[in-house]
Amino acid sequence: MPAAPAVAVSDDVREAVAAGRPVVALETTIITHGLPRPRNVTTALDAEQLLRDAGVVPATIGVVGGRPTVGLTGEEIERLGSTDAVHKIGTRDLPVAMAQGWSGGTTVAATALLAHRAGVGVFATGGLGGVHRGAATTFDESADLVALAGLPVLVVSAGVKSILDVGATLERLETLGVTVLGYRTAVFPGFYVRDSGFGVTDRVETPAEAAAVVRARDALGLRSAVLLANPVDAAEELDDEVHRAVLDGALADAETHGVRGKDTTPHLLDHLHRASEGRSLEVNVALYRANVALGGEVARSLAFVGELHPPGTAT
Ligand code: PSU
Ligand code: MN
Repeated sequence: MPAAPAVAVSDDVREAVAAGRPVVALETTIITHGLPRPRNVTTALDAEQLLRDAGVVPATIGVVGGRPTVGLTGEEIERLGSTDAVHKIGTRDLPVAMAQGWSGGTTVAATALLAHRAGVGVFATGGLGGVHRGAATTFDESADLVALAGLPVLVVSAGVKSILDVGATLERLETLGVTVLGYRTAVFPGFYVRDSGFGVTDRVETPAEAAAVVRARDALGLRSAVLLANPVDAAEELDDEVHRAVLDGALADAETHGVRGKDTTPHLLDHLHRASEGRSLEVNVALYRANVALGGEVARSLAFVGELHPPGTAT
């Protein structure tokens, strides 16, 4: 008898992947450590519904009782999002989580790995991790970057969080061979704001154009990710003044409290949400929804390869 597979894949996801139907992977650290309760669970379930309404199968990914799972049930999502007894599970934590029976949310890095293992090539998140400010001395650089260097997925993200050193992150993405595409923009987005202050040299205007880049990558046998950088809607972005004020406050607070390692990003996000009186939270939810929707469109575009009439073309 073959050993039980290390990764559980739901029937929905397995069948869709096998049939070449569109699937989008969703991470769960945003549920367990990124958004406050109960908004975390409603946002996660909304994201799934949004995909289903668009004819796309959602594959929310996390770890339940030591089992990495691709295609969590609604109940599992609610459970992960309703308790403090959950871990933030990065790539290096996965073996420990399995051996010790943890439940928890998977980061972009761990989620991309599990998605790829299950044959899911499109993945949506809020904001990718990156190089933290002060990394020259702390060496704090998200494992998301290295993961994307070696996993041929497409990740939709609102750039990287402005809590990070965006310039250094872009340099690392270049070094690591990650293809970065601005979605209808030549400006790299800064998560809460449309403009991070840095440019992006390559851009696409449609989901079909993004899909074409993915296909070209695969034709070449390149094993790195494509990052589709989708700026938050202009009507939703955080006010510049508010952004600057709360960001400085958050960074200073983390410094004062000596926050380190995997606690850093959740600590900063939580501080921002409080200091902005929930405004940054609304932006986070809005940009996440938009990224999920765009991921769905790219997945549909990729799934329609070889069909006579790809979505968006006249019949
Ligand atoms: N996007 C959000 N909220 C989040 C994250 C992304 O809108 O909380 C999470 C992702 O799971 C990402 C993680 O992988 O933040 C980065 O953590 P770190 O900097 O410790 O690698
Ligand atoms: Mn870190």
